[in-house]
Amino acid sequence: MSSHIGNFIRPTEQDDEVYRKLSYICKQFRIEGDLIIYRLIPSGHINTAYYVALYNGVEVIQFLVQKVNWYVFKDPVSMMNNIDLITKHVMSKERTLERRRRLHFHHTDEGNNYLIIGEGENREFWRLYNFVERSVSFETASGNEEVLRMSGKAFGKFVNQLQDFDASQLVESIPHFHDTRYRLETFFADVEKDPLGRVGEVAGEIDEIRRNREFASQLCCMIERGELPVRVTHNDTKTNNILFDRDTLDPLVIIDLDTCMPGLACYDFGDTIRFAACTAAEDEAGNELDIRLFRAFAEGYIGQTAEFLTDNELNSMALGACTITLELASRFLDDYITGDKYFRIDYPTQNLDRARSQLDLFRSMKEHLNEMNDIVHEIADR
Ligand code: GN1
Ligand code: MG
Repeated sequence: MSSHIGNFIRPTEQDDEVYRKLSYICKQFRIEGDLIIYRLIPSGHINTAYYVALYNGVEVIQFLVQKVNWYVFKDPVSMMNNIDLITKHVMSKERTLERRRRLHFHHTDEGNNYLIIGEGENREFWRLYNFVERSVSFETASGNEEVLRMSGKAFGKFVNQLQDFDASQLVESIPHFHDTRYRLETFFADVEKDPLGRVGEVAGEIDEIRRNREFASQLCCMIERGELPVRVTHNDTKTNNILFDRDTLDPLVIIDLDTCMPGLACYDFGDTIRFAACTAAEDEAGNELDIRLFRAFAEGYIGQTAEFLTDNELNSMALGACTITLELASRFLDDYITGDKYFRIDYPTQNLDRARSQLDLFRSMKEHLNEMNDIVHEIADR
């Protein structure tokens, strides 16, 4: 079945549905050439991403094609508009970054940076952007201090670059996204409903979340009292959302701007700590804080932000790490209790494993709360 195109072999998958769909999508985004390779990228729990390579008669060109999860993002058109505005703003401050190492969303004939295919129940929302050459990203706790330091630098710089961005232009892509108190209310309401009878088997985990409900609501109270400034933040600061230069580890671009909206700096700070300054994967038991990696990230992040963060914000960083970890534990457990509709799972109890891993990590973070605070202040005072 394979036919030669120049030096490349057309994959035999050419007749399968995914191949045909991706070919069609590339054409709609006005990409010239034949699709020669595609690969599902097993990253993220929400959207579905493919790497594609096309041969245009002269060279091989590479892109990422993504299906946005419409169940999670109710208004993806507004979300794409957010992304467009934020990308333009950030890139206007990155004058030295080469064009081919920036992120570009391609447009259709209608001038949209997205494509809707199918109708009714079957409609799908797609987007396509360039594959940044010679870049790498880090999927999980890498154990590498330099990766953490560079990640801190990248996310610190990002919140700095957005300081003068007019947040009123943004539509909240997911309302109450990091409103921990609201997340916990939703969680306990679902525990009450117990739609699948799973609550009995996770009584211990639920109890632990209940005991920490007040603790995890502190940041919400501080916002209400006007003690913490709301900034434009990324809100999903896992290290796999940064593309680094493969050779130098310099951060190039921040991707996955889907949840970029008004928020707290400490949730951004905390979410990288949760994901990468720890000893295990997000769904692995026995997860603990790695204080050495915490320090490396804090050096990168605080180094970029100490000048403009308020004292309350500096005081909230370590609490942010604890809070977002408990928030994620409740979100994963909520999804397990209500039938795994939100986060993609590879096996039936994965959301439960994720919740348990996050609870293990939360406990370890709480034990190190003072130590984390001291490190933040030590760095800020330099
Ligand atoms: C989801 O799909 P991904 O991995 O980029 C989630 C984040 C969670 C994260 C946990 C829109 O992000 O909030 O922190 O999983 N994104 C959304 O790994 O809910
Ligand atoms: Mg993401």
